[in-house]
Amino acid sequence: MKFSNEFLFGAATAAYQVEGAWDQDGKGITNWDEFTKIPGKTFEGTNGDVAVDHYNRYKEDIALMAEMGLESYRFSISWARILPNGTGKINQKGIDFYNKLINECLKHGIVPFVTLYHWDLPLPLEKDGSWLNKKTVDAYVEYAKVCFEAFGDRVKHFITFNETVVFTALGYLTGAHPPGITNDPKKYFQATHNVFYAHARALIEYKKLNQYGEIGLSHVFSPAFSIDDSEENQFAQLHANQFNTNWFYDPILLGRYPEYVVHELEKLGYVPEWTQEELDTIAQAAPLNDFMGLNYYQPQRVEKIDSSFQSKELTRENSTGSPGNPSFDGVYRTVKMDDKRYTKWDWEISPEGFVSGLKMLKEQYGQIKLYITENGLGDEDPIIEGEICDIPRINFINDHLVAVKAAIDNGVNIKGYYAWSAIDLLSWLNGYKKQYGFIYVDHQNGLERKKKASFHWFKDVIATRGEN
Ligand code: BGP
Repeated sequence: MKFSNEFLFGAATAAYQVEGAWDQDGKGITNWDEFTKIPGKTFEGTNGDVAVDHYNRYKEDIALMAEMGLESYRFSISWARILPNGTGKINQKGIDFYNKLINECLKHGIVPFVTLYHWDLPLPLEKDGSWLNKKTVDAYVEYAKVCFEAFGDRVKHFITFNETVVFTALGYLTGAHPPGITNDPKKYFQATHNVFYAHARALIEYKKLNQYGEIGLSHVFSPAFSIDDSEENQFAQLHANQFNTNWFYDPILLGRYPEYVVHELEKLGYVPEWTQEELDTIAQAAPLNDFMGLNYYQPQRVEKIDSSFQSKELTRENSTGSPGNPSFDGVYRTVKMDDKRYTKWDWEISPEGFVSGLKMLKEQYGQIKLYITENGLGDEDPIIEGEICDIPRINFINDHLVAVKAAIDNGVNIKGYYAWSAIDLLSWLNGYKKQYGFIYVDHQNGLERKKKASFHWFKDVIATRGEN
């Protein structure tokens, strides 16, 4: 495989997972600062108070990324550093921090790719109804404008939201994310609509500023495949893709909700409360999307179920990604298959699913501009004679890069690839045990950074454009 010189090789992180410094320099408290303090909510009580202290060690981290040859760094801004109460008074020290981070990237020739919302919501907004309250939409637009005005002269790639489905589904269906509500599809669909509306308004504001950069949104990309050719399981595939892909992609790319899902929601009584003005805004904003970000970890294997199906009890460990759980409407469930490969956390390893899914996406939406904004392997990396030998990660990323190249050769318009993650960080549900980084962080030894085998390998991939 050989990638063009324009293709961006990057890696990603998110503020809550790396920064730490949870109350430093005037930062406000967020939903996650609070949620992780509730007993039993996180893995062994881990939280992001210190995380890997990227806030104080960003120079060292960016220098390592530069040494790796990283061409772009995707990170998120913590809303509560900029607007500690979510709205109103700006915290200049928060602006200063991100200016320093952005300038440090630019100094090393690294393109900053900035996510505005990677799940950490200022606590006053969380308490006032979170994403169910339309005031949160107004506050988000205010926050987005502050960021465009402060950083848009140097940041030319903005992502409005990271993975709408995750923070809404885990917030209102499984309860694994704040606000920790379980089994409430009505709220789940309302929150998704409010986020699409916020995204649309932010896009319109961004374009008014004429900053000549790109803006888009990053979605989970988890295409559903039927476990066999039977009619009922084929139906399960269609249904799952309508709910998990089309419901999220259509409003962004086509400016309207998929009729099939709206019809199903009407039957169930879960149609969100929306106004014509909101729907018009979503339609108006659709052509303003410059790209779509895809976060791919695994596909879903689905089978049809009937009402007698007993769901697996949802726990923190199995509520994301793991097979066995029914859809919220009890139509299908995800299945672990004997002939597939899985990670220690039961996430399927499937570069083939990536290629097939990208083909499906192109058939439905045409040649939209895409960035793979996350892809990576969560593992417990072995340390052998002091070296971090993360060979499975090298194989995983290599196989997925081959898949990306195959998709490009098939006409899919992919402009960059961001490994998750640049550096080891806090996993939302698995603490520090599940590692993803090219850079190891030694929690027993003052958070010392060490280069993993994958660091050297990725450096070589970038230097040779993947040819070796
Ligand atoms: C994505 C999130 C990331 C990251 C990743 C790995 O959904 O955008 O923030 O957490 O998943 O997830 P996990 O840490 O649960 O394995």
